[in-house]
Amino acid sequence: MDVVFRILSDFRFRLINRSRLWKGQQSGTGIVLVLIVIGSIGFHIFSPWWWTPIASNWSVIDDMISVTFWITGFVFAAVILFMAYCVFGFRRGKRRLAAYQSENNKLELWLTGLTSLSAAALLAPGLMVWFKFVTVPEGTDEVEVFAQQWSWSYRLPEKDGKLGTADNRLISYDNPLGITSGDPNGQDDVVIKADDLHLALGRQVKMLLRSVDVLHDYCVSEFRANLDMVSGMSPYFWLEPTRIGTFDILCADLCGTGHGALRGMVMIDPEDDYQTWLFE
Ligand SMILES: [Cu+2]
Repeated sequence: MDVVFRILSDFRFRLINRSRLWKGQQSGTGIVLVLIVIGSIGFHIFSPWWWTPIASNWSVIDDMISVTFWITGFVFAAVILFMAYCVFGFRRGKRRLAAYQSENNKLELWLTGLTSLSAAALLAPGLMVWFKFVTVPEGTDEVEVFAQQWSWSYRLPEKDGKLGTADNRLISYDNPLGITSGDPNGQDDVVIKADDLHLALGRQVKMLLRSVDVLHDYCVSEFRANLDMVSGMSPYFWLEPTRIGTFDILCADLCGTGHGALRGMVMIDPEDDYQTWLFE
């Protein structure tokens, strides 16, 4: 078998040798590869495209993105530079043949180990952050977000701090959000049929997400938080607004022809302004 590969390699070498390759072609390719690495790192450092200033407690999500950049960036640079080294270091020379190696257990063990370690380093911190993201602290306010083709609605508890239940099977012409009418917790709930929502600065809030029709995704970039809204399920996360301002709410799942129009605003108000809005 080895002999066959040697003959094939030799044949390939002769073919390459006879072709009219520009002599500096391989060196040129090596230089281009190195420039790609330098350009990519420079673009990452000096690019004006960066995340918007954060407005919630989830700065740890920014840290996760940075970790992902570091790990994937390191692997990207290592692979491309290794390629450049191979292209340049083993460029066409006087009767240079590639050595055929059927397998190399030691090398495969190293590569499998390093790949597994990198994948774990990428995933494990994210899972820990995810656990915090969905572990709602005691005494957190609740806000229910309803998504439909193509508008947002909200429900907030007023005095008792508790929301009534909702069920998509109850959706009808008179009850478009499927709110359970007999629920004692729901009697004083405020339903807001508008795309805009107000939240109080520094007050932790659990965002309970419901879709009354297809898949949607409630996304506010400044919160570093978004989650799929699946019809019939009640996914949630929590956050604490940390900055007064007005931020865009986007739908981050293609939900039909009006997907681009499924937008809204979330206003972070000082406590007094928030109370005024809630009770007006
Ligand atoms: Cu959408």
